[in-house]
Amino acid sequence: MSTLTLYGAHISPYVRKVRAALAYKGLDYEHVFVVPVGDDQPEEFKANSPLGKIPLLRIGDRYLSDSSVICAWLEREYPDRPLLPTDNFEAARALWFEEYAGSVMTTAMGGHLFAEVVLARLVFKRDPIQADIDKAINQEIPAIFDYLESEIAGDYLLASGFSLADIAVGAISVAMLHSSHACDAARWPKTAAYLGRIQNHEIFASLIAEERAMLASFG
Ligand SMILES: N[C@@H](CCC(=O)N[C@@H](CS)C(=O)NCC(=O)O)C(=O)O
Repeated sequence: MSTLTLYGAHISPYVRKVRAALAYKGLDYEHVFVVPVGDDQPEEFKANSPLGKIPLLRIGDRYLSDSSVICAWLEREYPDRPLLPTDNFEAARALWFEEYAGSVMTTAMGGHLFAEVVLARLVFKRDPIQADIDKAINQEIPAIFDYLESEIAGDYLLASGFSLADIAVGAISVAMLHSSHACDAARWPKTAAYLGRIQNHEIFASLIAEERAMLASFG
């Protein structure tokens, strides 16, 4: 088995997704902390991340970029604890939720909420853009919760059980948690219970604890 090295910052939802998938599959890896903004990245990262984005995974002496690509590789390379259901349509639905989490949800919960509520002062050293926070809280996130409420099938997003869909949606939902924004259980009971269940899943619980300690150390 090749040695795995993950390059990226813990608070990136894309890095968190890969870390959760690695943990689910029980894989050991080295984690190299890389912030993709500025010029401080290790030369190895600059040379092997074509878009300069995190995450980047080194597999022995080869490299893969993009969280979805990395998860697809992990699934094929380590099929023992699968993250995709055997039914082709359900597997495609898991990929759809991965796409939804990485686009619409990341814009709202990552770009408009977490970046402004947490990162603006802590990292960017500027005032938050209130209009972005308001848009996320009043428009974007309610629309996401409406959608999830209509899709959750029992304990997880897919009726077949825990899958990549939950890893991807769970990963970005942590940005909301770090921003102290909760899902209103009176309005979205299934979604509130679902997000609580995923965030308390042992995989996410340990990542969340680690990230909270890291964010506190910034303050
Ligand atoms: N589609 C990519 C997106 C990765 C991405 O946008 N990562 C952000 C951090 S959360 C990044 O590296 N941004 C730096 C940049 O865009 O230059 C994935 O799934 O890995």
